[in-house]
Amino acid sequence: MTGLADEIRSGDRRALARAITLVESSLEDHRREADALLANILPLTGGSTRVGISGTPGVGKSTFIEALGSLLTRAGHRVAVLAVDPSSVRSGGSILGDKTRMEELARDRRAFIRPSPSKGTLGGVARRTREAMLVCEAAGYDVVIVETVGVGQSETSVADLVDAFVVLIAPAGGDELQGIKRGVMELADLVVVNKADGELLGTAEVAQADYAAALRLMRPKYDVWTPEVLLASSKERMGIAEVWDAVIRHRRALEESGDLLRNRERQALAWMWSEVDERLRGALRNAREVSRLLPAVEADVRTGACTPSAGAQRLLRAFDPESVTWVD
Ligand SMILES: Nc1nc2c(ncn2[C@@H]2O[C@H](COP(=O)(O)OP(=O)(O)O)[C@@H](O)[C@H]2O)c(=O)[nH]1
Ligand SMILES: [Mg+2]
Repeated sequence: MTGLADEIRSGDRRALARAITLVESSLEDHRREADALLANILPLTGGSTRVGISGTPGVGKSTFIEALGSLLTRAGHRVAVLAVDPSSVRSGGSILGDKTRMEELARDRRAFIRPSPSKGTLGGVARRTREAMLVCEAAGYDVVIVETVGVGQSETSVADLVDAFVVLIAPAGGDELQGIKRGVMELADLVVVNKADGELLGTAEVAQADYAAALRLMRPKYDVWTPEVLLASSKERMGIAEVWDAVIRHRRALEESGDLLRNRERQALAWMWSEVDERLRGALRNAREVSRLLPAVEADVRTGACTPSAGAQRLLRAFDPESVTWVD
């Protein structure tokens, strides 16, 4: 794996793409190689500004990332764009399949765009994205942007990947305001009212005030940072630099207070446990005794012949961890 690690380090884009394919693979051999690669590059990771961009489909995430990414590469940054899209797991599609929205960035030598892995559970997809992020950092990308759709628990997973979590919203107030899940707002370090242009500008300003008021009622994530609500137009490329400025101020505040480090430590532990959960669950399901028992237990739980908790007990009792070869 040293060869591939060297190629990644030297900025070889194809090596980077190959490495990400490797970390995304669930084949046992690949998993082993991926773990070796990650161990090898670990000292080179952690140096990027990690930004999550979330929002409902159509709110303008891809267009925004195109505008922000282009601004950053022009300023000399190297920008990696990754995606976590749980819907692609079902549809086989991908939110970054719409690379057309990122035409400029897709051609940009200082940018690297990678669509969401389309196989696995949300936990699995997010975990692989975390590893892809580490690979990008080793390749010298100093800004990593993770795009996610507001579906299921994907925001929570992405918030656990990044330093700054940005929620994009549409320029509408009232009912629309209620539509944004409270949990998502609680994760936000920055809220950006996008499409603040043309006829929508007035509505966007009202929405900005509404969201600022709503945020004031929530318990802040950090003592040193109050979430800001900003206006932007990706189409007219207005307000984009201000968003980046806020990301940088957020980062400085968290660095100084020690929250950045604490956050990353907490995230690393959360990922370790999610890894344990996933692998343990996979091993349990694949264990011979358990899979033999499974149809009967599931039938009993379905019909109410046994309680879900008693069903879980039966499966766990049948599980022999000694029979598992743990991939390491
Ligand atoms: N007026 C206006 N339209 C925008 C803006 N940003 C995106 N759009 C449009 O909104 C639609 C959805 O954009 P897209 O970036 O694909 O949204 P995503 O699904 O959140 O990634 C497209 O038709 C864009 O042209 C903006 O700043 N202003
Ligand atoms: Mg998109």
